[in-house]
Amino acid sequence: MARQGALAGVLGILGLVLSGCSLHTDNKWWNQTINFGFPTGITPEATAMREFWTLTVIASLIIGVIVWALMFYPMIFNRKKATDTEFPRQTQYNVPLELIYTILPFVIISVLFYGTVVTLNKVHEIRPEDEVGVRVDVTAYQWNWKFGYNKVDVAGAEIADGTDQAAKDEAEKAGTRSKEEQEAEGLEGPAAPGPIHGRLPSDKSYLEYNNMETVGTSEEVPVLVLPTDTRVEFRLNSADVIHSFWVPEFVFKLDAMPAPGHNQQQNVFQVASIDREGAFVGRCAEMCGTYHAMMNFELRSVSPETFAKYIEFRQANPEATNAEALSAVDEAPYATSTEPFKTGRADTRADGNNTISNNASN
Ligand SMILES: [Cu+2]
Repeated sequence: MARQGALAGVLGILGLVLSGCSLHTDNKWWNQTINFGFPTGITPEATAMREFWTLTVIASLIIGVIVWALMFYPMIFNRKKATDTEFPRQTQYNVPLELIYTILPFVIISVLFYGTVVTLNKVHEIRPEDEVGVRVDVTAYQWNWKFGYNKVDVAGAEIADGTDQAAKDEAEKAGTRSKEEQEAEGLEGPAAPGPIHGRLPSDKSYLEYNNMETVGTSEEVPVLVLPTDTRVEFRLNSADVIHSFWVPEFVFKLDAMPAPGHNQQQNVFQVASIDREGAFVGRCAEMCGTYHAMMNFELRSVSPETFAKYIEFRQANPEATNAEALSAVDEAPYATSTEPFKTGRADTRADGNNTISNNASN
């Protein structure tokens, strides 16, 4: 009776502790009960990582139990007795046994490696253009974010090519010195090339510019609106130093680097879908200078229908603010997951730190 009572007690406590870890909203029982501390994600990629984590921990526990049994059994039951006068039977050089414990770890490693590769491939998967519902250009800069809609094909709303060609041409021009400018400085001869691959340090032509952009300011956290149930592609760039785009609920982050092409960086990632509506905080996850900690944004995921209305409103009202567009579709106009920091940083930057060109110096 005592043993059964103890067993029931242990099982009860285990059940409580394990279910206490659960924060899950999807309906698979193993996700609702055993995530072993892995955070809850809102994308299929995050779910895949968590499932692999759960399987890994369970496999480790099974191996752990076997190893503990092999350790503690002889410690307890094979102790030297007073009547023992000789060594017990020695069993080293047992070839079948040695083969088993050589091969078994390889099998375990192979299984874990296979699972890692499969999960990693899913997380890093880039599907072709026509499967992407929304492409967002993310530009990180000291110390805020700019989001541009490069492509939208969701619930009737459409942006086929959101590139702001005029801004791109402008950036292209700013990166080179014309003959006239050189002559104005009193220099002769053909226009001298800039020091960085022939371009000037002021060259920002590698950045993406879009007709529909959301830019954060010191007073306003930028809200990136995205639809649920849609494949989204993120293209990351930095206008100055290295930053990192991190939405904790994606359980994923990727560095935003200046000139990713020249730096051989894969600056694109996709999520197969965002599975839940809501407001999720986003952060810069790469120490990027004085106000790094204030580099927050908000991911606002809404239904595809609401998203389509939001895009159509912004197309029809190009002068309207993002807050006005959010209000127009009955969404909270400002970030709800985080708020602007009171830093007085506007004092340190005369222009208020809300345009990229003014913050691009490094
Ligand atoms: Cu940063």
